[in-house]
Amino acid sequence: DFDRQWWREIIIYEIYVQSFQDSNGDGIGDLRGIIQRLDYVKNLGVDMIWLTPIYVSPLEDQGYDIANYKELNPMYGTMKDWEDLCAEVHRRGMKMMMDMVFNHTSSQHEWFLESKKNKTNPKRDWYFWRKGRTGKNGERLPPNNWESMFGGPGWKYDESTDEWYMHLFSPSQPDLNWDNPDVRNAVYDVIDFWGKKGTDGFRFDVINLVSKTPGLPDAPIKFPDKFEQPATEMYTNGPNIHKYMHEMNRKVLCKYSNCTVGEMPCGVNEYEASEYVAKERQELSMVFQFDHMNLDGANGDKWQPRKWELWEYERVLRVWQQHMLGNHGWSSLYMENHDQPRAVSRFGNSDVRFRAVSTKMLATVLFALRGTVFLYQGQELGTPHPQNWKIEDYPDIETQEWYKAQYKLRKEKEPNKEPDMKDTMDVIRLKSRDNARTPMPWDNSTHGSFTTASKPWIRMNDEYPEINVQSQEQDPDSALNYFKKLVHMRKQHPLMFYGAYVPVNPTDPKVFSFLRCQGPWRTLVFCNWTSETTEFEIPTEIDVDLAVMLIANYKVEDDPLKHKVKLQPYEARIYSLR
Ligand code: TEU
Ligand code: CA
Repeated sequence: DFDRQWWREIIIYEIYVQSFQDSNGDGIGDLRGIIQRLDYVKNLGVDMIWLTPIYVSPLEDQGYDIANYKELNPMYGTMKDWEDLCAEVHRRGMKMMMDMVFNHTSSQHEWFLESKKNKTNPKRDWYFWRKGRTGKNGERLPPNNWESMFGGPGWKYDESTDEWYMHLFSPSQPDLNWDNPDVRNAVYDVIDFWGKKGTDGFRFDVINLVSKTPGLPDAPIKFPDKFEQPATEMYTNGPNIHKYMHEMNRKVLCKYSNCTVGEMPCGVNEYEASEYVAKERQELSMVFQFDHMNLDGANGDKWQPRKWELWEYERVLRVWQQHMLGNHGWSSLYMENHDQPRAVSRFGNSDVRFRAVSTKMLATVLFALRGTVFLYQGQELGTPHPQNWKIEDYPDIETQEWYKAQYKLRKEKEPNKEPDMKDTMDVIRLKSRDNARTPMPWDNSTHGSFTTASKPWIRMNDEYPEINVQSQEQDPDSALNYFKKLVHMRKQHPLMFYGAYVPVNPTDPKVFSFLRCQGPWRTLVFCNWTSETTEFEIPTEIDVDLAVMLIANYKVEDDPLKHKVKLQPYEARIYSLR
């Protein structure tokens, strides 16, 4: 009942280009640098690399603000460098995925500069321009109350035409108006350009936000003490979204790739996701969902840390594992990316005693689920977040904006006091995107051989002298070598790709366990998600007589497997049952 597809059986590795490898000593990673490290990536067992945006950009949001879709930012290299990289990737039997940001452009993009000129410009309607409103005291107010995802109002006033433009992200990222067919055709033309050049897959940034509620009405008021309101329901999975995705697929994607992933923040449930990826709908092949990433934030706010329970995590995974199969589609699997910092610090345990084992435990879960595995550079090393950085060390716009807002709030309450920002910094050290954007540490020499510049563009992770590629390659027990074993294990057992997910003990507060089943084959996965030893009882209906261990993150003494298993802190194992 499953449909074999090459892109369902691969491992995709996200390269955050500016932090991977610098080849020319300017402190910024680049395309030539990636070429130098391709053997490392290939050796990990990776099948496809995903490059974060490398196009011309003022870098207000690290390249997710594109000023020219068909030219590269010279700091990353030339088009020739990209072609060489693409050829080198293909020569090694790997594939290339490009990141496409089409919900918005940079405010420096020629389309926007045109649009901004005057109200009659042919590109005026390529963005959302509206008249403002007047408040009770005659103050100028935006056209509606939508809040920006990076805080503050989602509109910016423009003097010269006395109108406002919409920006769901920063003011330097004006939203494109997909309801205008010229905009959509311009977008498809960009995809065509990169498809022709040999791109094998596409990642679409915040693609479920491109269809806005017609008329752009106010969002319901949740916080009466301020003007701007959370408004995700006004633009998430909007009324024309499937028309646009299907059109994009028919007009351009189908010519080049059936490996596409749509990033879908702000809420997409498993039913909505199916509508994007069900095969017969001809839209996308996978989505990035966020339910498992939202568990550690309260009220949908990533900046409000929340204690989560293991059963909640299991429930989220189970819902997606069980729904996205057969005709309903397919899941992407990930625990980290350039927005979602290190899993070991958020979902494992960054304490020196446990960081390696808990990194391996999380990886065991990731590689034992059904879906296409996405790894993020450095995940394979299990590096925890930096802990002693100051606010100046974080270049990320989202982090800076949130810090400023917190500072302002406190200053307003007590104008004569310098605010104490300690708790704000604690949250930043847990959730800032920069925690995962530190340069790849290749060895223990200066700046981990990431760059020969006196300073990399962002601070190195302080632990790079201990945690780096070279030291982990030499240590057979390292996280890196464990990841390699996992990749190998997964590729040896096709059941790992397509087998059904069956929960074993869904409410257990300590041990996470499930079966993968396909035809007569069964695989049992269990792991202790705590820092204490514990006992796990395998239900009697599961026959363990023929169990063969496939992988474990500790040396396992109790062979053969019995129904009662003693587990070390963060111990994880996978058994084949026949
Ligand atoms: O991310 C979309 C997104 O939802 C994030 O803004 C997310 O809310 C935030 O990072 C959580 O910390 C994409 C890109 O991956 C991100 O890097 C961009 O900043 C954003 O879109 C705007 O293009
Ligand atoms: Ca460089």
